[in-house]
Amino acid sequence: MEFQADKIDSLVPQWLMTARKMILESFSQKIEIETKTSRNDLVTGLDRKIEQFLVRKIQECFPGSQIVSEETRPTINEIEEEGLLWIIDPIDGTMNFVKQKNDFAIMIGIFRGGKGQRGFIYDVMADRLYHGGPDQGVYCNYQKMKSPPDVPLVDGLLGVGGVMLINNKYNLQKIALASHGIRIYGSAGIEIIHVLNGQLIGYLSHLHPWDLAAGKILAETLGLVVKTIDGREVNVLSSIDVLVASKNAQKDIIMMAQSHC
Ligand code: 2AM
Ligand code: CA
Ligand code: CA
Ligand code: CA
Repeated sequence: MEFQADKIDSLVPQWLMTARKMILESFSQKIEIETKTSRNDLVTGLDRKIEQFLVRKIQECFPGSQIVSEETRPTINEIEEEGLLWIIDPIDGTMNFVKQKNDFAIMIGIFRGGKGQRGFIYDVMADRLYHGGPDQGVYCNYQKMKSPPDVPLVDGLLGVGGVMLINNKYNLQKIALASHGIRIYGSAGIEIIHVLNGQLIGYLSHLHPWDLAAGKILAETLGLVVKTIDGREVNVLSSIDVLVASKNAQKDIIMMAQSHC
C-alpha cells in the first residue's frame, strides 16, 4: 500500500481530537486500572479504548495496513518491511494520566518500506500536536518548527528514564551531574517533544517500539540524533536503550558512557 500523505495528514489529527474528547470525558467517570508487569506498570480502560478506536479507524481508512500497538498488538515478529506500518502508543505516560491527569501523549509513527514517513505526538492536555516527516518538516499545531540549537551537554537539561538513573546505567549519574540539570517527565513522548523544541538537549531511556516510533521520525527530521548509547542505528522494532539528542550532546554523552566501561 502507498503512503497517502494528504489522507493521513487530514484524517489522523481528526482521530486524535476525538481521542482527546474521550480522555476529557473519562475524568468525570470511574476509570478501570490494572497492573501489567509490576505495580508501576499500569493499563487503564482508556488505553484500551483509544487503541481500539485508532486501530478501527486505520483498518477502515487504510485497509491492508500492518499495525503494532502497545496493549493488544505488541507482536513484531510477523511484520514485513513492505507496505504501510503503523506503530501506536494510545496513552504514553499512563502513570501520569492516572496520577496527574497531565503530561501524557498519544503517539503514532507511520513507516513504509522500513522508512519513517509520518510521526504524530499529541500532548493531550496542552492540546499541542507535533507532526511531520522527511518530506515536509515538523509542525507544532501547524506552525513549522526550526531545528533546535546544537547545544553541548554542559549547557543543557537532560531527560532520563528514572530507573536507568537510579541504577546508574552507563555512568548516568555522572553524565547527569555534567549537564546543567536533569528532568524526568515520565512520558517518552513528552520528553521527546522537549528535545524537539530545544528545552532538553537529550533524552535517554529504555524504549519499546511504540515509545519511540513517532519521536524518531520527528527528531531525525529536525536533524537530531537517534542512536543507541554506543552510537549504533536503532531498529524501531526493537526494545532498546535509546538516546535522542543534539549532535553535540550525543558526542559528550557517548564519551562519558564509554569511559565507564
Ligand atoms: P507507557 O506509559 O506508555 O507505558 C515512563 O518513564 C515512560 O516509559 C513512559 O513513556 C512509559 O510508557 C514508558 N514505559 C515503557 N515501559 C514501561 C514499564 N514497564 N513501566 C513503566 N513505564 C514504561
Ligand atoms: Ca504501558
Ligand atoms: Ca509508552
Ligand atoms: Ca502506553
